[in-house]
Amino acid sequence: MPGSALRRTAKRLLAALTLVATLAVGYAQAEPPAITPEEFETATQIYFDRCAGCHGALRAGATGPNLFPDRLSEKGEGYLEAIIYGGLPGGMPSMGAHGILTMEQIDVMARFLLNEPPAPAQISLDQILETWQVHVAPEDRPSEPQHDLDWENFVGVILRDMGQVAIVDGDTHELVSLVDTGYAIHILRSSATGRYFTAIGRDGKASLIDLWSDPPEVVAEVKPCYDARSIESSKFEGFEDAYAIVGCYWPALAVVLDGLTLEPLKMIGTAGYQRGAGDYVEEARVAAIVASHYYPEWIVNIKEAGQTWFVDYSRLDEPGQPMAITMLDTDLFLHDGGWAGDRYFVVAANALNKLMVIDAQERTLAAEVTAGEIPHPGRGANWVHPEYGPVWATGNLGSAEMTVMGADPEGHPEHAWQVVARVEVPFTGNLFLKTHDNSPWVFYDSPMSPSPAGTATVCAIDKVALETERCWEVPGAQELGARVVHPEFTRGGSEVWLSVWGSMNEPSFIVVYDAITLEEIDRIEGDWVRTPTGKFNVYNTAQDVY
Ligand code: DHE
Repeated sequence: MPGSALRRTAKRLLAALTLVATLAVGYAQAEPPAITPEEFETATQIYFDRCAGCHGALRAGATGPNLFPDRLSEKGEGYLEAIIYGGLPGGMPSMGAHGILTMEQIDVMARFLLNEPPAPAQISLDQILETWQVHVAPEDRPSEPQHDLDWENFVGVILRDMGQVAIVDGDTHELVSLVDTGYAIHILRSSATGRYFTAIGRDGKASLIDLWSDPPEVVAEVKPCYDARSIESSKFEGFEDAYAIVGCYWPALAVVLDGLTLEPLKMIGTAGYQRGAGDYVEEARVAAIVASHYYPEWIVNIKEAGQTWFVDYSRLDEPGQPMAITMLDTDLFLHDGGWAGDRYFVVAANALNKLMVIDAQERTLAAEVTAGEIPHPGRGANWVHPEYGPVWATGNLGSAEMTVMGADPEGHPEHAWQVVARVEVPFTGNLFLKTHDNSPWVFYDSPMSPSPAGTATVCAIDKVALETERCWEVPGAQELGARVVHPEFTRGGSEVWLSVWGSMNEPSFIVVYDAITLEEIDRIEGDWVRTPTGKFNVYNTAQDVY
């Protein structure tokens, strides 16, 4: 069926479903609807892959509301089907309209949600060890790059639903290597030296990719969790590339790994703590992790605990020595964040529309700042404004605004941690923004916009005027039913790349813009370009350039 006919059919279906939903609201479902064991198993997997991120593995809610059957039964099956199909403006994706789930899967999911949730399994160190594989031992790895390419300008491209990472040459735009990683692969981080990419899949599988091999390849892997979103390596002087840490969504764990082999070294349970007076929190998911520049420690954000932990890795190889964890109360629900300058780490407490500013030197909460609705910084954007000095910005999922705050308490105390601008953009649904010292613009996406035009649009925001300069639809994105997502600069900042995130059934592309003139200069295409999402330039990721 051609794209336009498909969209018409989808619109009719949505209208019909919304009608059913309207009629169905208020009709309390007395008994949970029937679901076969096979359907239950399928739905459990879909839930883990597509829903648990926002609603929690236990369905207790976080970024999204709780999905307990007693609450949902008041709404009924038809209503649930309509919401899953069409999404909601606050950030719930349109799973049906965007072709993520079939109508049959939506039907199963609606029934699944009206039944009691399954109890997810725990994991033991032995189980983790069974998954650990070293493909190339550190002593067998090359002592210098085995190719002549500028590996610090490689860009690791996440091919989400392919469970692959593409290593693309930032100079030539050619594919250098395609490596298999975890399922529903989520992010990459560069090791301190940049030689390795660490990758984490939603299935909890961590992969270590050696960029000096010819071609770059996975040299070690391990699966410390069933569900994960974050990974980081050790970056403090003397510990470069020595350790890595995986932040699990389920079970409630952070797992410390050897940085060169991914051997699991330490399981750190995150359940059982809560900010303030505290309570036992069973589902305590690890959200963003960054490596501190001040101490040999990671800054680990525990979503449902509303706490930020400083996890010391300096004594891991000294048996009998303490492993210090300092717990700082921040707020709910911690999600993503990045450095503002090199001293302050800013993380979104997105349920409260707030940004938590963490002083990595003092290990304190320096400030709380009210952003727009559901701030979603990715890692945010840093630049120096002529009036406000160093500033840091976030996008927002729920409101059409880029929030800019002063970020220099020493040099510009009057603006520090104050919102200095709320830049209007045409669409809600932002996920990521990015800038570079050599570009006058902040590039801003809106892939979760309820408007199809919004999902295909990118904006360039003037860093001095603090105004949106220009927004445009990426030609061809809407025809593919794709969303434009995650700007990333090449090393040196002359180009910015955006993923055109289509379905896994057909290739899409990565669009490349001149980071000054905003002209499209290339499209990275090929059969391998399927479901591209995040992109990570080696130099920029290792050096925290954003
Ligand atoms: Fe992400 C970062 C969690 C959905 C692509 N995402 C993060 C981080 C967290 C997170 C905790 C910060 C990691 C860090 O810095 O250590 N993401 C979640 C979810 O819970 C959520 C909302 C739902 C889910 O079920 O996973 C979710 N994320 C998505 C997507 O739908 C995206 C667009 C594509 C995909 O993978 O499905 C997506 N998330 C990303 C990317 C980053 C990220 C590309 C890193 C951005 C960066 O520049 O650092």
